[in-house]
Amino acid sequence: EGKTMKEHFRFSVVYWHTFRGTGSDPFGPGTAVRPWDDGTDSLDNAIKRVKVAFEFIEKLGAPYYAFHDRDVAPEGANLTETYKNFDAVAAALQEEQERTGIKLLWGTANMFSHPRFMHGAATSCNADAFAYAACSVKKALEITKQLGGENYVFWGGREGYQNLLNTDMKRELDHLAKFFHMAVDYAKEIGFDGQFLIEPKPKEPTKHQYDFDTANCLAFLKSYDLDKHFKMNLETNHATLAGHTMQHELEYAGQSGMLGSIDANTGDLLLGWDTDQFPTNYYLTTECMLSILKYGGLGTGGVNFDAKVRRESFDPIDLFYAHVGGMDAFAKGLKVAAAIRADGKLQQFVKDRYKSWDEGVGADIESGKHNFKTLEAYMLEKGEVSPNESGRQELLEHIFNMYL
Ligand code: GLO
Ligand code: NI
Ligand code: NI
Ligand code: NI
Repeated sequence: EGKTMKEHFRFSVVYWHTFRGTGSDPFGPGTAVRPWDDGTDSLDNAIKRVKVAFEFIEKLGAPYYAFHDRDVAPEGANLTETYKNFDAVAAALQEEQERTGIKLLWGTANMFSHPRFMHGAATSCNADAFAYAACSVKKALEITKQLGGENYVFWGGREGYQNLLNTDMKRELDHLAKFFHMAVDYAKEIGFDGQFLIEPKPKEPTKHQYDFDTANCLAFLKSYDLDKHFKMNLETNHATLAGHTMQHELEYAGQSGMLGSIDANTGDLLLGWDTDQFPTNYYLTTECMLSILKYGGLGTGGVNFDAKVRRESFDPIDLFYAHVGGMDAFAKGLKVAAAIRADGKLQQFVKDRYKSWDEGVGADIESGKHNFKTLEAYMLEKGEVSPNESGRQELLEHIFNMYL
């Protein structure tokens, strides 16, 4: 109560969909000709686009934005020229950040669009692709630091495989870990202290991606001694592609201390790919906020709208409607989640359900006073387990609905 939207939500606008999106999909080209684009990928156009982008974010009142190197600055004829382009655009971005106070939630490098990354970046069978990827992340880290970015994201675009028969999985996983260690070392070297985030996604564009979901990323990070350096950037539609819900991913990350940030969109179950629709479902946003509140918020992360307008939404005004709708859905979700938490019935119900763990044998198991033999003695004496309390799902869903 009494707080402004900006104090509640670190909403973020993505450069790639909102300012570069044209409505193209795998079955057809773009339909939206953006008035701020001259149809070329020139440096001039890139710099002009920065102004439009910040004007949009300012009007929207969002405090953050996020980009890939290639959304903001065009590829040059060689690496040196590519670096120069990026530097020139970064200067323009910095100027607009200073003018408006809009901040960079995170930077990242696009290591999936260019054909050089056809077989992956850090997990490519081509060591030159690994080297080029190293340059991309090195430069993107420098620019992210220059712009005061609060996080740095790794979404493993093509870090996976199309066919296991031609893939040395062990070698590719080792390479991925080596790459992450190099990134951690370089961040330390240049004094970039933003949070590193991994964005899991199970498939698309590859048949199977190595950063499949939170549980799998956690196992990978732990086995390569990287878990202290990363948290998760969770995306709704990636969760559903993995056969989970977003709330499952939030809970899994939250309970393991890995909850970093979210890429907010709608995990539409009717379509089989990452459709990146803006979130509008109050049940979804309430569930997200219940988990996020439970784990104390997103820290340096934010609610990043990795979402795009539909192919038939070619009028730029739709970009406003889409973001406003997404923000409202999260604001409503926060209100409902906060009311449910204040009411306390839900938490009390969960607590009561584990009553046997708070008292008697459960408490002794948790505090380490038991082993298999002592538990056997306990059970032989007791003889049988009395059935559990009901899950009361209908009651819980009713509590949920009362506040919606
Ligand atoms: C693709 C991902 C992608 C990432 C982006 C930032 O499905 O959602 O858009 O969010 O590359 O890392
Ligand atoms: Ni994303
Ligand atoms: Ni995605
Ligand atoms: Ni996406």
